[in-house]
Order: sequence, then structure tokens, then C-alpha cells
Amino acid sequence: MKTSWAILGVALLIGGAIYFTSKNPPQLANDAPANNVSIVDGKQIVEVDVKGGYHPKVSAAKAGMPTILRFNTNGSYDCSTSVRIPSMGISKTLPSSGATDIDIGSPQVAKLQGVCVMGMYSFEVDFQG
Ligand SMILES: [Cu+2]
Repeated sequence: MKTSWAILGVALLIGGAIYFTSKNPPQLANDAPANNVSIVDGKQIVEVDVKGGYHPKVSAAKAGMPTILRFNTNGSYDCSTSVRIPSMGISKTLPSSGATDIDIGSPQVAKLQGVCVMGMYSFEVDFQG
């Protein structure tokens, strides 16, 4: 009797381990909210990778906080390196590799839209209250 309970317990442990492992397959990480916003010295830094478009396409940030947009390029030679944020009158040509910071002040609640010079690639920073 004691042995069968022990076997059942082990079976449950293994089953549970398989269940929880299968609930979190690695590919789900791509669907998780982007973790690309950090706060350094009271400023929030929103990092956007630039290469054949903008990644992540949507970032979530805090409204009313001094904000820096940081564009990271790495062997990027396509038109996404010519980035524009029309609502702020920002137009910037990024180096093919490096980090380019743009201070955008403390935006209020808004969805900030950025596009490449041709308008084919876009990204959004969602400033939330
Ligand atoms: Cu383009």
C-alpha cells in the first residue's frame, strides 16, 4: 500500500513537471511584452532595434516622465535607418551601427508613431498614464 502511494506521488510529480514545462514552450517568449524600457537616473530609456524595420513594433512607456528614445543599429543599411517621428518634427539618419539617443522630453498620454523615411516601416511607443 505504501509503495503504491509513493509510485502515485512520483507519477504526479513527473506529470506536473511535464505539464508546466509544456505550458511554457520557449517560442512563447516572442509573444511576451517587450522588455525594452529601462529607467536610468530618473529617465526612461526606450530602446528600439533598427534593421529591416523596428523592433519591437510596439513599446509601452510611462507618460509624463523624461524619456529618451534609443535607436540601436547593427549592420543596418536599409531605409529604416532614416527614422521620422512626424508629430514631434523629428527626422534623423542613424549610423549603420551604434546607439543614437533622441531626447523627446516628457510626453503626455499618447501613442507616438515613428516611421522610416519612405513610410514602409513603422513603430509605436504607447505612453500610458
Ligand atoms: Cu522605408
